[in-house]
Amino acid sequence: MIIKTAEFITSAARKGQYPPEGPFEIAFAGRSNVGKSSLINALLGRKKLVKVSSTPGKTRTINFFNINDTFRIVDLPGYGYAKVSRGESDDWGRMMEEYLSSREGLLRVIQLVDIRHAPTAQDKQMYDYLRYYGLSGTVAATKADKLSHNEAARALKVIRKDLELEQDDILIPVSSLNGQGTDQLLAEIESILDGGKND
Ligand SMILES: Nc1nc2c(ncn2[C@@H]2O[C@H](COP(=O)(O)OP(=O)(O)O)[C@@H](O)[C@H]2O)c(=O)[nH]1
Ligand SMILES: [Mg+2]
Repeated sequence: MIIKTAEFITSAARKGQYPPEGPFEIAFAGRSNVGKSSLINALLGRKKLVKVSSTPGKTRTINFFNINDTFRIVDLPGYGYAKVSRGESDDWGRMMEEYLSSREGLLRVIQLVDIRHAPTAQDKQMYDYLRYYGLSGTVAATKADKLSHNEAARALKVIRKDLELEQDDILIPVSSLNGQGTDQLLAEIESILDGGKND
């Protein structure tokens, strides 16, 4: 897929602030600091479309991007940042639930996990949640540049096992630093969009 245009649409903390339904959406979820913003920028070939945060845990909204005037990429708020208050994590849960449970155009949520660490309890919960809503099936293991080929192969096995991925769930090692896996992930996004809403 060729990214011709990518532009920020809006930030939303609740449903009334979402852009109107219409184009299909592909969202990205993951622990705060997993490399989500960097990966979205790398995929779209835009260095600064999504802010790479120097303050982890800062993105507390759902951010929508218009791609090629044909679909949307959605940056979901990160989880697992230790310093957020109870009230803030309640907000996070409510925000995610509201979006994931009712968004008509949402086709898939790409789950990000850090390739260097076994999935956390929250990563597993997140993926279970996506499975429950029929939004699972694609996982990207970020920061692949940090591991050797052999280390990466071992790590991918652990991720597959811990998240209980099915045979045809796709797990792609990616790096926004050297571009590894980004073409494959874009191709996967294209195929998800081609499949459309078939259930
Ligand atoms: N080595 C390496 N570092 C990365 C990669 N992606 C992100 N980072 C770093 O990880 C930190 C968090 O990145 P960011 O994209 O803001 O993560 P987010 O909180 O998930 O949006 C930043 O310091 C990035 O420079 C990657 O592919 N490789
Ligand atoms: Mg971010």
